[in-house]
Amino acid sequence: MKGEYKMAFKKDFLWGGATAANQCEGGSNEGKRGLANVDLMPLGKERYLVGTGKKKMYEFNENYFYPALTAVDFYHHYKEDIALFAEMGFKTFRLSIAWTRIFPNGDEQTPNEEGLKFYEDVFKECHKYGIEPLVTLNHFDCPMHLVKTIGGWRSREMITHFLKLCKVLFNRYKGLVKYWLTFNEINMILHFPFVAAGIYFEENENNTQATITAVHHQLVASALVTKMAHEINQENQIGCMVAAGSYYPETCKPEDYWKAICDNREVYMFTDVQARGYYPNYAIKWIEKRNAIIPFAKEDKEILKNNTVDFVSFSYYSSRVSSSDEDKGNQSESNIFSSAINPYLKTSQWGWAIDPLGFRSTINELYDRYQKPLFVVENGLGAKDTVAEDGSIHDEYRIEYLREHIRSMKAAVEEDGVEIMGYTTWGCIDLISNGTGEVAKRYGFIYVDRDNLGNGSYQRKKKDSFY
Ligand code: BGP
Repeated sequence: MKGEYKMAFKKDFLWGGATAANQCEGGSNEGKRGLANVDLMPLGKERYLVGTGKKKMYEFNENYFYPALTAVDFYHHYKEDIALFAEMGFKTFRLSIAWTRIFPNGDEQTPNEEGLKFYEDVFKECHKYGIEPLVTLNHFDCPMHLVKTIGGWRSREMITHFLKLCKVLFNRYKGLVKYWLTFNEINMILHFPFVAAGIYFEENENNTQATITAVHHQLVASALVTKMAHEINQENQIGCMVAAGSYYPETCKPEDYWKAICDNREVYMFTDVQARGYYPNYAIKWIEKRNAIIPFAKEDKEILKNNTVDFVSFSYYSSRVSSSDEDKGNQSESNIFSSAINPYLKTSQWGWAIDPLGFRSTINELYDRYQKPLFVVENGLGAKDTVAEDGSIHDEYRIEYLREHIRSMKAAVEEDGVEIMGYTTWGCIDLISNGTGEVAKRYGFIYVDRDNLGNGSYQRKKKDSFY
């Protein structure tokens, strides 16, 4: 099988795995780290309500368990984990920087040296093995202090705080990091606004206005960060990142097809701005129709136009299905996006449709649309794993999922001529699920011995997929 892949992918193709600080690091009280929105996402049924901005849970509540606080303790295990990644032959490792390790409150003037040193050590450890770090500047985290004082990304002031963070990072890690992503799954803000932008909704407010305000601020921030990265180091390559997965019409009924076009646009309107440099007309109309406006400052259009990204990155877990019948359209869910049921596909234990060919379609749609190099930065299967008596973990379902998706990506490269820079599987080591807060929804090649409530030895074990 190895030979099969060698032919299609260039020598410098960046194979690897992906994580995010709040789902992986733990060590939340160490290194003078401050609290972030995602730290206060509880396990259990409240998680969804908080995430969708419908419930405000600002302070610690003893009745809740917060999984991100310990996560899988990468903070103390990073050397061991990176050595395992190297053993698997990783060429890249995607991780995010916890904003509150660098600026615990977000609005200080001086960065926290302990936080900066931690990531420096991590990057150096990667380079020891020839692993190129791929860094997400913002993966679902916003300092709680900024949530409380200025309302998260609703406030334009966030741009200043974020730029200050990025400037410190670009300068400090020059020579250690050259691949950066601005905002993880930027379109997630429509579905999980508290997680993606630190915003929650006041009673009776126009939710779309609050969301679009936050979206616009992130889009302007993303463009300004792109500019800054290029100015500080010409070697820097910056990507946008979107939660992708093509929508199919449920039937060939014209209304279903039209619904699929509209649903796809709710994904692409973000990357259209980041990769093309302007809001497309359909997006402007979409916003107007919801009685909202884009809060443009005088200079914003120029900023967006002049600072488009170098590459387009995305997550892909499954395709989705659009139906003009609203009830049918909400019958299933994948990565928080609602979908109609696809009778042609099997699903994961969490009901996410498994669709390798849909991966090829999504890759092609993105490439046709932007004609920029793509980077697949998340793909994988969340499943319950069982540890056998002898300690082995037979996860052939994961191997099959990844094999079929990689074959599809290979076809996109070889047969469709798509330019792809790399591929990182999501949760190369087990970590906390964003949607559920569980660790039992495992994605890794490496098993971590802890349960949903944080009990366990945190010992690492190799699953069959590791090999
Ligand atoms: C994406 C996120 C990741 C990750 C992944 C899997 O939305 O970027 O952070 O969590 O989805 O989703 P889940 O953890 O809900 O299974």
